[in-house]
Amino acid sequence: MKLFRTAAGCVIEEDGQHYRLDGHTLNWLLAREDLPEFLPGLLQTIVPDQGFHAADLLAPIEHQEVWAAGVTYFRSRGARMEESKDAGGGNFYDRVYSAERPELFFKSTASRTVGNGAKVRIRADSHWSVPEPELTLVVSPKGRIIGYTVGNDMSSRDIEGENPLYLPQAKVYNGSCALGPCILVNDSPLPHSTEIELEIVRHDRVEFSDSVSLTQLKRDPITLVSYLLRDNTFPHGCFLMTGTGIVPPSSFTLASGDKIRITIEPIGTLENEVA
Ligand code: DO4
Ligand code: MG
Repeated sequence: MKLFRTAAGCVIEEDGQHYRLDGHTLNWLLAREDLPEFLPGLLQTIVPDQGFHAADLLAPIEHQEVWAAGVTYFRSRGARMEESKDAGGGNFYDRVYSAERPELFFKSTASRTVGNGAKVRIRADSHWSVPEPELTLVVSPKGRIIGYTVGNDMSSRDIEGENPLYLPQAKVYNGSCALGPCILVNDSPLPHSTEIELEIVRHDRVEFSDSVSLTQLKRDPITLVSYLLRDNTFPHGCFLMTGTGIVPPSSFTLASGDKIRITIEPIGTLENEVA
């Protein structure tokens, strides 16, 4: 089942019907270890509501932090090595790709995160920006994967490439993260055949498109979560982006007005325009 956050509260979509969860905040829901088992029982007690409008969607995040894994696909390893070779950073990316400990970094808070239909941003001091379409895990306080959403880890590749120590500036800024359109509440792993699709539309024509399947993801989501929770507590749960396997060619940079569409079925499509 799909969990949406709207201005009027949380809404569940099940079999084409929508159910308003009056009185249950997203913080309260995502702190439940048993969310995948709890929601079906709750729906038995609620009547469907006809007042759901996709235009009312908000990012499915409240007090949760967003973290991200990096260099989890071979394609990402190669792109980072190339962009940072002048800075001598290439070796780091190669080493982290094959190391036992994954790269995990702090990505965003709710205030910097936008939902479906809202605008993502590129930094004013960057001249090379890309979207990173990433399967995003929804993690309970005790580290159970209770759902999935679609994520966009907007990145300034020139800043990241100049020096790996600039990573936080390349990754964390206003409008640098998009999540949505919903949380697919489900504790079963998504099939390896699951596709992540990216389409960037400029002036009504497709400027770039590509896809990658989860077979290319080098790290197991459960292992990524176990590293994130080492000596770290998340009382409201958290989000963990699993890295990008799609990198546009080096000649490509996002521009204002571009529309970024990221689709991961069975979650849905996250669409954002660049401000
Ligand atoms: O190491 C830099 C960032 C990597 C990243 O965001 C990714 O691989 O998706
Ligand atoms: Mg990324």
